[in-house]
This record gives sequence, C-alpha cells and structure tokens, in this order.
Amino acid sequence: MTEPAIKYHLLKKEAHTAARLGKLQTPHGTYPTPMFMPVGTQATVKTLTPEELESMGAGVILSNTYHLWLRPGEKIVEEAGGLHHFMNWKRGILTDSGGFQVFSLAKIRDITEEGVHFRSHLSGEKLFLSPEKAIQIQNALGSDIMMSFDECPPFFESYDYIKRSIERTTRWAERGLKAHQHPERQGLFGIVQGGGHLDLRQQSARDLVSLDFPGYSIGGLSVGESKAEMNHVLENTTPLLPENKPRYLMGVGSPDALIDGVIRGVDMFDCVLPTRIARNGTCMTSHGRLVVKNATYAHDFTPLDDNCDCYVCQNYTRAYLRHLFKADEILGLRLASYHNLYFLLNLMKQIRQAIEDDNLLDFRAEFFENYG
Ligand code: PRF
Ligand code: ZN
Repeated sequence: MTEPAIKYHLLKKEAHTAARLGKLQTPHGTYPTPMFMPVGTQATVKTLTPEELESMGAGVILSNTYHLWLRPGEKIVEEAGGLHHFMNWKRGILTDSGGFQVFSLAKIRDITEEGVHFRSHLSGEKLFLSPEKAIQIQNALGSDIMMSFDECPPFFESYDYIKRSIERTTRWAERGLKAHQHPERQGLFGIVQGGGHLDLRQQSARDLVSLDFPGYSIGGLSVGESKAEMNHVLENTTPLLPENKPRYLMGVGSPDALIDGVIRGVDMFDCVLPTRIARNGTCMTSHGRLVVKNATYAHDFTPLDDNCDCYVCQNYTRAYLRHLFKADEILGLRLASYHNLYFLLNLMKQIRQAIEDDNLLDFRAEFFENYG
C-alpha cells in the first residue's frame, strides 16, 4: 500500500458544537482547517498574483476541470508540467469535476448513464463528459484534490428524480475511482447529493462512505434554498461522514454560512463571492458589506475596515477606492479583491481560534451582531 495523497488529522473538537480543528495534508503543503479556498476557475484567482495570495495566507485554491478542458485544453497544462507549474502556484489545488459547470453553463444537455452530452458555452461545439473523462482531465491537470463527476439536481426536485440521480452519482463516483491513475499523488473526493430529502442525503453519504474516499464533498447546496434549509441538511449529513476524513461544502462562502457550516462540522469551503462582489465594488467588512462606489465615501479617508490589517486597509482609503471604481481603474478591482479574500481568510483564522478556545457560539453571536 502506498501512502494516500490526502490525509486529514483531526486535532480537536469544539466543546459545544460539531466544529473541528484539523490539518489537511496535501502533496503541496499542510494547511489548517476549517479553511476557505479562493476560486481560480481559469487557472487564475481573478486580478491577483500567486505571490499576493500567498501573502494573505491562502493555502488551497480551487480551479475548474470544465473551463481548463475547453480552454486551453488539459494537454497544454500537462505539457507545462501540470497546473501548479502552468500558473506558478506552489501550494494546494483542488479541481471541481465539471459536473456542476456543465449543468450551470452549458446550453443543451442530455444526461445518460454513460455521462452528459452538451454544447460548449464558448464555441457551441458538441461535447461529452463522463466520470472517466473528468478523472482523466484532472489527472492531466495534476491537482492535489480531485472531485468525482456528479449531478447537482435542483434542491426542490422530486424524491423519485433525486433518488435515481444520487444512485447514478454514486455509480459515477465508483467509475471515477476505477479510472483514477494516481491515488498516491492526487486525492479523489466523493460528492454527497440528495437535494432537500434527508433520507436521500443519508443514502448518498452512506453509499459513498462505503467506497472509502479520502474526503467527502457536500454538493447541491446554496442553489436557491434558504439558509435554514441548508443548515438542516448539513446537520443531518455530516454525522454520517467519517470523523477522520475532511468534509468540503461546495460553493459556499458568505461569512454567515461559513460560521454556520463550521458549527455543523464542515472543514473546507470555496466560493466566488468575495472576488465577484469585489469587482463590482462591494467590500466585506466586520460591520457588514460596504459598497465603496457610493457617494458617501467621496470624502472618507479611513480604511475599508477599521478592524482589518490587510495591505489594502493599511495603505489606502475608501475615498481612493471609490475614485478608482468611478474611473474604471483596474487597481480598484485588485485592491477590493485582495481585501475581500483577506477578510474571509482572516475570518477562518478567527473561527479556528474560537474552536481552540471552545467559544465558537459566542464568536458567532458577536460576529452577527456587528456584521448585521
Ligand atoms: N457539485 C459540484 N460542484 C459544485 C457543486 C455541486 O453540487 C456546487 C453546489 N453548491 C458548487 N460547486 N461538482
Ligand atoms: Zn482590509
């Protein structure tokens, strides 16, 4: 038996919640959990350099099989020596499988047992993605953590549809495991689905756990359901996942959802939210969201967030950022993206400290009081 590529070490359980403190060991470094992973869909975290991401303490970033398969093509990335070399990122990379992107971006699609037929959202050409193909592309990209090819059905889809869907997603996960060429170099996660049906979530978790993945993702959430519904699914899913494996909640990254996810036993998160809202001038602060373009900030020579010690808050004012956005200057996008990612990475650091101190619920109450 060779060593697995991904290892999770559980360090501590918080006294009053299901939150866990841990370490995620990858072929490109070991990082503390719970963690937030910045999104770099096109092999770039939009507007930021790898050096800037390192300076704010990012550990693992996320990229996408679907996008890199279409452009530039996984062969070019492989020729570069893998995604780490191609984009000059020395820390961890997790790649999503393309399942979710096919469902959200591609125009016409046809789901069969074999895989999904669809048209490229870029060229319109006919394409086919299967569990094996998704693994083959991720093997070529050389990410540290790969995702199984899954179907993400709508949260409120019928019981019968979702039951058939999760059973197929489990068969796809098993096919992916068989197709995986480098289990000693790359860890493959299974993805729990099941919409809003708790017993299907439980069936999906149980069946995937029996296949023994090095980690488990929770998909199909933050797709239009309420926060209460998401939390309800989470607290009924994480208890079925093995304690000694990481749990990753896919596509979730608002500050409140991060805290509520950690409280329910989630270790990893990713979301485009911080970088996406940054590019339209919305900044996350300890007092809530701040739309820096607003006229209110024209004469405001204070930092974005008086509680933030990031490079941006140490060196620039709200009035200057507002000016950059009004003048359509690229630096505005960069500074807002830097601050927002720093804010979430710092929030995760505070959450880890609160787990260490067994006062996560107090931290939550205090955070929500200020964040509003
Ligand atoms: N499946 C995959 N990627 C995802 C999701 C999913 O369900 C989600 C849902 N929030 C985001 N990204 N493969
Ligand atoms: Zn800041």
